[in-house]
Amino acid sequence: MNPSTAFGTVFADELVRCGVREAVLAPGSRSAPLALALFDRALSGRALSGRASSGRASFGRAPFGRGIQEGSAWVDPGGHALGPLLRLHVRIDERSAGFLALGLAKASRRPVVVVCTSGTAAAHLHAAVIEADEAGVPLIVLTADRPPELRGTGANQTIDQLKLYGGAVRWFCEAGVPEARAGMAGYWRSLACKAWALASGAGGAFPGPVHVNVPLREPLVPQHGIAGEPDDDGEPDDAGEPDDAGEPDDADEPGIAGEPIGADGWPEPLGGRPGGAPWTNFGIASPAEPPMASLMRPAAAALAGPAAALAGPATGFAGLELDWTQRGVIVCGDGAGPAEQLLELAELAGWPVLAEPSSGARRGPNALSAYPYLLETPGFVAAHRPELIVSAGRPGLSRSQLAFLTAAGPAGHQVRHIVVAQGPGRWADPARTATDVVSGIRLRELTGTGLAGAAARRGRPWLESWQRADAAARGAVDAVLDQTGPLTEPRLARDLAAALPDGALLWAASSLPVRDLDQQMAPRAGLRVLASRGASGIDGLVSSAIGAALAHQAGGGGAAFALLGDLAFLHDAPGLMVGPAEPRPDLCVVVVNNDGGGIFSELEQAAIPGPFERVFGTPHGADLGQLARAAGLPYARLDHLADLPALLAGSGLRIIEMRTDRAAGAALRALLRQQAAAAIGTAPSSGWFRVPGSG
Ligand SMILES: Cc1ncc(C[n+]2csc(CCOP(=O)(O)OP(=O)(O)O)c2C)c(N)n1
Ligand SMILES: [Mg+2]
Repeated sequence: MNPSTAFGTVFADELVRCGVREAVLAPGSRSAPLALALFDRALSGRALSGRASSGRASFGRAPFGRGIQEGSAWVDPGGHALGPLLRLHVRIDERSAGFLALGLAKASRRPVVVVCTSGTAAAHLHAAVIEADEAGVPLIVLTADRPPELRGTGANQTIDQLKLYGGAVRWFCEAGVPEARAGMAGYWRSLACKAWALASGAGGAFPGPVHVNVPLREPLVPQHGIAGEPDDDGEPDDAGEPDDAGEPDDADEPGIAGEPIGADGWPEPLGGRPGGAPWTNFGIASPAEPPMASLMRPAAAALAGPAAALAGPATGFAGLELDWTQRGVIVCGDGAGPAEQLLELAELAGWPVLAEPSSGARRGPNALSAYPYLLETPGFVAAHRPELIVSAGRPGLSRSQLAFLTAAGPAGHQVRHIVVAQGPGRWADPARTATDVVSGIRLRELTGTGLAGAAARRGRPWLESWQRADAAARGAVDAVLDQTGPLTEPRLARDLAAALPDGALLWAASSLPVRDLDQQMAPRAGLRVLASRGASGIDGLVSSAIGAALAHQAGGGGAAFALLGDLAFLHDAPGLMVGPAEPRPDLCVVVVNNDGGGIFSELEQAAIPGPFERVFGTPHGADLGQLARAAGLPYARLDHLADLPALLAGSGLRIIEMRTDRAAGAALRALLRQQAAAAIGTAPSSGWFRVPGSG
């Protein structure tokens, strides 16, 4: 075995031991050792049938072609455990590969490996790395590189890959060039464990991307590489023959179960720890678990001692006791985490929940359906000044929401603004009005009756006033949506979110899709909404949705859907090109095609008519049906709302297009705002909470 192959085999084995279950790669020659090792370690579509039909000989004791699936693990024909499953995904375009990994990691909350070759390939992963950094998504990025002696020489496909992603990664490491000498196995295995741990957020860090740059010297394929040949110019030297007998070529090569190897003059055993254990354990109970898990239970028992005693281990920040009798509002931004405790707290305290679609908290009795309209109505906002705001996740979807948080500042109304940290060292405070950053909250209990009893006695005028206004806005908006003839974007968002079955996943694209959902989606349980709100790009969204759908379904989740604008769809057109051997999700991609960027018609730019259409509107006239056909995907047009259930009921990866008009959409949204404001203005108010002098 050559050193590059040994490295790839051991590193892939160790990553799986750590817990990696999904790996994405884009093709290249320099990355061959990693690609071949992941392939051998993976469950490919063909291996699912338990048959070896590869065109390449297996070079280790990998499950491919030899094992059968039993539960979540592979066993050999003798019933011996071979190791846990790994799923491999191959994409042509590294940008799509990166975002596929991002979607997989986001939905599974586990680190996902993404591998590419040297050169510009590595640069194409940068956008996904940035989104992963901002959103706290665990990625292990492995970029193959030329060895040091070839760098800076004008050698083919050689660029400076050191710290390529700058500050966007939790950890960068330049691995040493693999060598056949003692100590390497421990080095490689410990390196893989460190990458896993730092991506997962072990040791009190925020989960995110890590980058290991891997210089590899030829030979790059088992036994047959020829040093000195230019690579990336074709097939590896030896594509190999199928191993029909299903036997390993060399029984002494490293095994999944960790058998020592000693042939080929390799100086030490390459196997891992016994029993499939990782080289280094970090005690990560639940990798990348969102920090809201650390939120305290609200007043389960009478409190004693200082609030600092409530500090949760996950973020390092202290916990906080709050007075539930104050007028509070809970604002949930993207990725607020498992929100049960926050929602329970809201119910006990009688606080409204203003939850973005991808917060995970838009459900339960206190979540509002039309809150963006309330926050856009100055009279309502003036009459509903909270005494405290609790924000969680990463708010920032709408200007009115940001204005609401900004008004909490010292120059405003002296509102206490408590930010629940997203993780260690991470909290979102875009308005810079946070008065406290905490790991969790609980409510100060009144003596005797308990919180629930006290809350029931007190009544809920504050909450009810928000709810009345919300119902009024919802009613007015629904009336307009129901009366408008053709299918519109806001109506599609409302009806889609309501129509999806329990257990479904909905990927919401940046731009108007996620904002339409924010304005129109009725709170509901049973629907998982995900979005890329870290950097809010319109890039990589087809692939991210595919990755999220694959992970959602691998985890037992139900059908998956994506709501995308046309520019977002076109931006990641390569994401549609899923090869025949690749895992495919059940995912219905609904594209709202308004022939350009509809969001710009909502912004100030729309008032500059000359250049507007070309430089902001960006019409393209693309035929999305042809594009779907080019990718070999089923495609249908949605022209009538009545057809929606039938179209959504399909299976597999498929495209639905709904054509709309940007100008008409802008006019409709203006009408909705106007009608909502009028309805909110007439909503009966208790006056209980009125700020003196606010009218
Ligand atoms: C990678 C990236 N490039 C540019 C932008 C700026 N941007 C925000 S929304 C938008 C238009 C999106 O158009 P589309 O996906 O069709 O959605 P629509 O606005 O029509 O709802 C653009 C270009 C961005 N967010 N991300
Ligand atoms: Mg558009």
